[in-house]
Amino acid sequence: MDYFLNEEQIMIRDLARQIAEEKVVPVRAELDEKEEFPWEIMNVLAQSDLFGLFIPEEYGGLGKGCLELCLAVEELSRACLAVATSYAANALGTYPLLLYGSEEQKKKYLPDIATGKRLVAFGLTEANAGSDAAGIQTTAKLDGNEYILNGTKQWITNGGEAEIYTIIALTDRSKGARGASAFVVEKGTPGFTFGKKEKKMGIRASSTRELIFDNCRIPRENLIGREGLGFIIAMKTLDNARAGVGAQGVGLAQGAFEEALKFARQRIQFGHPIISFQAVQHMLADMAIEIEAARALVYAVARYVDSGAKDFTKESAISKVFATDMAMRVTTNAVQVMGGSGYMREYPVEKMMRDAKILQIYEGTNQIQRNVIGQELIKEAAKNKI
Ligand code: COS
Repeated sequence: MDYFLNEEQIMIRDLARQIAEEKVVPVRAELDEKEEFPWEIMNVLAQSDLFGLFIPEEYGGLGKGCLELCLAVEELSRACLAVATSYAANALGTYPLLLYGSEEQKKKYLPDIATGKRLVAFGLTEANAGSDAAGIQTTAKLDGNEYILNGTKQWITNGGEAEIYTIIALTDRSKGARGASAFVVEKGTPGFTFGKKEKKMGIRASSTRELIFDNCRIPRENLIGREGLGFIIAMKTLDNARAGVGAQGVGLAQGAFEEALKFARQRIQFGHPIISFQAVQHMLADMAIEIEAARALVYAVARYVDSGAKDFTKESAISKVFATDMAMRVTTNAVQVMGGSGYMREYPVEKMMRDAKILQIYEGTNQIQRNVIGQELIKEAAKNKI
């Protein structure tokens, strides 16, 4: 379908597709097997300027928006979700600086992020604060001109590999969510170390690690925004990133669908290619319907974000839920169409199905997304006196 992308958007999509096909597809199984961070691919993405897509031109980026980022993420996800996750988590970690950073902070960090010289990670989650993001325990205590950070962040994507970390910590425990603040912390700061590297079901080439802060002193100017704004910064960051998670779902599902389609044309049973059987055709048709619907939604939401809309909490959550639940169904059915072959590591769909599961979990579970959408519906109904 023609989504009326402009020339630049088509160029970005095609560039990401080319990198995905030439550099990612040949190594994805090995990276998954070895659980190895895809540094070589990250370097190719950096050389191709793809890290600067969403960074304003004045800070060395290309000044594009959510839609362009979604196009790149979709193409990478079509080849390997672990690579796409490492790339997209970099944007997630950058949003606090982009949305709320001071001019000095932007000048200091964004140019290196735009060139891909330094990778970023976002640190919100803790052992007892996953869905309940306001339940974080990590503290940041002001001491003269420094904040002292103490606590442990868990399951942080790009943990250990990233150079720059945007961290949410409590500056005032007694205020709960309103006592949270956001900080930028650099790798190598004394008192900041990395804990265990997780072994995961899917996206195994991406890094998921603990961040440990033990009396870690950072300069006062590393506070992002102002004290007490941390929870809002985290929520706005997630609002901005969630269409991108939707794009991950669309790309991953597209990749699995193409594998299933190719297989169904080649696999002969009962004397015919299995695609000639209506049962298989209907499964493929359902995949095509769902992928196209999700893509249309994700692009529409991305365009809405780029339109300068102030509030897109509901729309981002809707795109994330719809596209990622879809990706779980489509990858599962791709395995089903391919039968025993689909279940074997020789084909990429078993990995795609394993990878898909995380999309329903990270950046807010799909149950939490439905809560968010529900809360927004209540607000809208009250406002419109329904
Ligand atoms: N944009 C702006 N402000 C927001 C917001 C948003 N999207 N969501 C919440 N807020 C504000 C609220 O308006 C409220 O402000 P006031 O204190 O001024 O009233 C404040 O933040 C607290 O909001 P709320 O009461 O809704 O917080 P809850 O503790 O009930 O939690 C959810 C809300 C569940 C939505 C939140 O905890 C969440 O998103 N959890 C999932 C976290 C997540 O995605 N984790 C993934 C790991 S990070 S990759």
